[in-house]
Amino acid sequence: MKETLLKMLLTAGDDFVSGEKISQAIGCSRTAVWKHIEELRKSGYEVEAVQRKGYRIVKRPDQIKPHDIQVVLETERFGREITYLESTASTQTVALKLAQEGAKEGHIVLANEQTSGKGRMGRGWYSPPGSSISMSIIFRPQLPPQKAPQLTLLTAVAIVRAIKETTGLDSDIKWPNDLLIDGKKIVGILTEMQADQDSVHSVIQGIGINVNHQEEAFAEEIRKIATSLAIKKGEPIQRAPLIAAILKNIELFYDLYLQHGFSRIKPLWEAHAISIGKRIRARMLNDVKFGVAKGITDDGVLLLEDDDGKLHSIYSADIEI
Ligand code: BT5
Repeated sequence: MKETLLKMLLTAGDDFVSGEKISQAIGCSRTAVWKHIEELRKSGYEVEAVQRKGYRIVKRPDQIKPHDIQVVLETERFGREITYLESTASTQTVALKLAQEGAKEGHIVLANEQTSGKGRMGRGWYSPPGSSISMSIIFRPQLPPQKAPQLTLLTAVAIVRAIKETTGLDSDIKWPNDLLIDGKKIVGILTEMQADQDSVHSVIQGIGINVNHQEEAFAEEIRKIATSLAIKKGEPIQRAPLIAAILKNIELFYDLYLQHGFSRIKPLWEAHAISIGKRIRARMLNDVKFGVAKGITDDGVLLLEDDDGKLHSIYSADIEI
């Protein structure tokens, strides 16, 4: 009931929805509608009530509990099952356990805070309470393991689209897993795969987004390389609609990918990639290579041409432009 009411008010935007319309839609009395509105107010929504006009939401709380997402969600599979945690060490660990217990594709884990967020190669990811998006998504693609990195690129494109749709901001992709605005990191993606030699069992994809962080929230060393959507937009950003938009775009691109392969995603990725055609330094675990980033292969591998004209395939690295 609360969900129908919330959906009606949210889709009406700035328009009022009459008490009569609500009572008909929910099938309850006008007094019961009033009680539901009071409940909404208690959970942080600011609802304006005007006689003979009805109700409208003036301000919604920036909460990301399952029902906050589900009232604005437009997908069929992704985000239909949500495990929400107020605080956890890492959503990746929780999602991996759920996947091992048989959770379905599209199941997501969301946390309002991570106390030990994971980056790649044993690094950390800073996700303070209230202002971040920390989300892990379970995929179960029927793919050979070497194709799994394509999912990182697919998700990067989906997030670029979702950020543009919900905030109007343009972001760039830095191969393989960073989204930047004006050269500073706004999103990190961590793709972890469970597979045997021939096939993938599940892929847990972690997405970390700096949404409402203020400059001073970042530690000194991260401040130089990181920013947030709110800093760039100059106003607070609602997380729930952004999460819903990300899931919608992921489902859209994932279905396109499963039907037609990576060839449909690659040009979209290239359109937003900043490193291609530029001189870069690729830092790998035990090696560093300099050269020009020539592009990506159909498997999502980065091709780097060194100063002797030799082409190298880079599977995993940190890129400096
Ligand atoms: C990443 O690693 O960029 C992947 C981050 C994935 C985080 C998500 S949150 C949900 C899910 N659960 C998890 O536990 N993890 C995933 P990498 O490319 O290795 O970047 C890590 C580096 O970025 C760190 O060494 C810092 O220098 C920097 N960093 C840490 N926190 C940051 C932040 N909030 N914003 C920008 N940069 C950050």
